[in-house]
Amino acid sequence: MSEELFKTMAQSVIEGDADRAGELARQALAQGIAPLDAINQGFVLGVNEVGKQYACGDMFLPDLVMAGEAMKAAVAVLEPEMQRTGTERKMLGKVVLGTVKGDIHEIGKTLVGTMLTANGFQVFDLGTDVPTPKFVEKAREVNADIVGLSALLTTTMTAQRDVIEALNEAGLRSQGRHPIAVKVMVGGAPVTRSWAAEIGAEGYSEDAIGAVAVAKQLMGL
Ligand code: B1M
Repeated sequence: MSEELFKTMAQSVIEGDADRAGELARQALAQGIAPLDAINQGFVLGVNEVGKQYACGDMFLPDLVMAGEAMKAAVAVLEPEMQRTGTERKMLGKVVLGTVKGDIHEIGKTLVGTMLTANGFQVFDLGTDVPTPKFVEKAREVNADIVGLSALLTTTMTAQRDVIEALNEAGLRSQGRHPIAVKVMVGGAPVTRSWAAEIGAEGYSEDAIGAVAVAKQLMGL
């Protein structure tokens, strides 16, 4: 019975149907299904599938955006219930995420945030056009494990380096001098692995699904 519901959940995300995803999340709760199971055995499978089909050219940008919205609608129903019942998802790590200063592209960054959240990371999404000091402040405030920097323009990629330098200057990236050592993951269409290496970022991913694997790797998981 739950198996069927899990499949329908995944399908609602694949179809990008946010209303249906929210309704199925409510139905799962009404049937006593654990919110965590609904996320991990249902909705996440859908968003992973869409990511795969997008990567091989079988799905397109609107499909990704709608899948992200559907996933968010489901999580919005399930997360308060998890808090109410005290069902804590195993938290894998804290990620401060944003699109760098001067850049207002948000779709890819938001997908990365959704995928990280769905897979157990606590994400602090600072939005777009985020001033460099804001990343440092937030990383310090929440004791971030990872700072994730998205940039879609060749002219704004350099702001990723600025953030890394600011984190270095704030002493947040050296374990010896500070209780936390923040790692940095970068991404966005013009960003490459060699750019990541050049600016000293520990992590790089070219897509949202890969970002989850990279974040886990940075956490030593
Ligand atoms: Co703009 N834009 N845009 N744009 N835009 C690009 C990026 C561009 C390549 C289009 C082109 O010319 N072919 C070009 C950049 C050229 C360059 O610098 N090399 C460009 C330009 C020039 C501009 C403006 C300057 C246009 C103008 O005003 N003259 C302007 C800049 C505004 C600004 O930021 N200051 C601008 C504006 C816009 C819109 C506002 C209209 C809109 C954004 C709407 C929004 O986000 N709400 C927009 C869009 C939609 C695009 C394109 C068409 C699509 C971007 C997108 O959402 N892709 C884009 C062309 C393209 O990329 N094909 C383009 C889908 C998204 C799922 O992918 O964001 O790459 P992406 O994210 C992926 C990966 O990159 C990765 O995972 C994501 C999911 O798989 N990823 C990460 C992203 N962040 C990551 C972080 C990680 C890890 C992985 O770790 C932290």
